[in-house]
Amino acid sequence: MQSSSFSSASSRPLTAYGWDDGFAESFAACAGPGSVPGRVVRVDRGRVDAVVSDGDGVRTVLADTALVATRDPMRVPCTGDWAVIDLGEVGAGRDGVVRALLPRRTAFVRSTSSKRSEGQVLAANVDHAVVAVSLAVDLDLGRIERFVSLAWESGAQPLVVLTKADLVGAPDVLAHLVADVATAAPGVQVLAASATAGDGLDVLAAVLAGGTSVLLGQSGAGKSTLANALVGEDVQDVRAARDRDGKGRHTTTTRDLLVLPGGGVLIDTPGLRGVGMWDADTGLARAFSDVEELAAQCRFHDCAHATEPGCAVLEAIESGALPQRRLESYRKLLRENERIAAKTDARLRAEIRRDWKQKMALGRHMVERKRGARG
Ligand SMILES: Nc1nc2c(ncn2[C@@H]2O[C@H](COP(=O)(O)OP(=O)(O)OP(=O)(O)O)[C@@H](O)[C@H]2O)c(=O)[nH]1
Ligand SMILES: [Mg+2]
Ligand SMILES: [Zn+2]
Repeated sequence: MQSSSFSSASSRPLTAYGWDDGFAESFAACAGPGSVPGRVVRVDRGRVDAVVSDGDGVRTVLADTALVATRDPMRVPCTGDWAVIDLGEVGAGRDGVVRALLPRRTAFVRSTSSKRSEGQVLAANVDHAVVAVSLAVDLDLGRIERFVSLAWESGAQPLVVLTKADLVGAPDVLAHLVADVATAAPGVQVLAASATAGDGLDVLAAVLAGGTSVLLGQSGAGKSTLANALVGEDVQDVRAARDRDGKGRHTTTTRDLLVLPGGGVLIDTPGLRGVGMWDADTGLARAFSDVEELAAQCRFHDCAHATEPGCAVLEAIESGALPQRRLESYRKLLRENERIAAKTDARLRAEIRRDWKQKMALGRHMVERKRGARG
């Protein structure tokens, strides 16, 4: 097979990092002479580590991000981004500069805090969003639904991995837990794995072999341990959780992109205390597709599933086909999503107003200057 003109031989080593004709095409459209494509593998304040092609292999360069600096948190470079890097711009403590980011195919976004209502991109150009959930503590299905909704919204395929399966003694108990989680994530593969015992890793590695994956979940969920097991080397720091999961300090503090021996790349992220909904209408509808399908069968198309006759949702709850918990969880997440959207709209409106005022002020200034020049 003849390779496309875009996948030039020089960037072929980047294929292991997810480079393909599509990215090559967008790179060709916006790159200037002297620029090379690079994938962001780690982000620091004001600079990124990126892998670029280097002969037959790759090398990691440190690139300054001042040129693409923006106040918009959604456009800040993040791990997984493909960047246009100018290696001609060598400077103190840097190998080059980032000139632009290629358009993202997918992006996992959460709202950082309910107060500021800002979106934060946790990973870009991700194919699989792996939600890591520890079996060492009680399952919180609502939290899984929250992560899965955001995962669907990202454009990536969600996957739930129940970690530390070795701590669950009986196989039937484990099967039960997997089934429980599966009902909270229709259409999503749910796997049990143990990084310490090596269980479930082959299946997981096979799923992750195609494309880019990101590990998401609470601190102590076992993400880095899983990453190390998949990479086959202790590349990520792991700290013994003295006080079990969820508490204590975060071990991983940066989002790192790692190459898997069986193919694919994996982004390990620091544990998240909370993930707020962010513009997740589509994701929520996917995550609760079972409820949506039932709602479509209600007698009234604007059924609130409260007291209406002929309500398919209430019937399903009555018969036990749909857990009451799940309907409540859906309502809660929908409300939160709307609240954030309203806040964001308010913030955007304020920003537009400010920009407009600035432009008006500038306009006045220009008019006055012209007048001055004439008079
Ligand atoms: N029993 C058991 N313990 C595990 C397993 N995987 C991880 N752990 C333990 O769980 C604790 C936390 O693991 P980490 O991999 O650091 O968790 P993390 O999700 O990366 O945490 P952050 O980096 O803080 O987000 C460590 O003490 C691990 O040894 C497992 O499969 N079985
Ligand atoms: Mg970690
Ligand atoms: Zn109804």
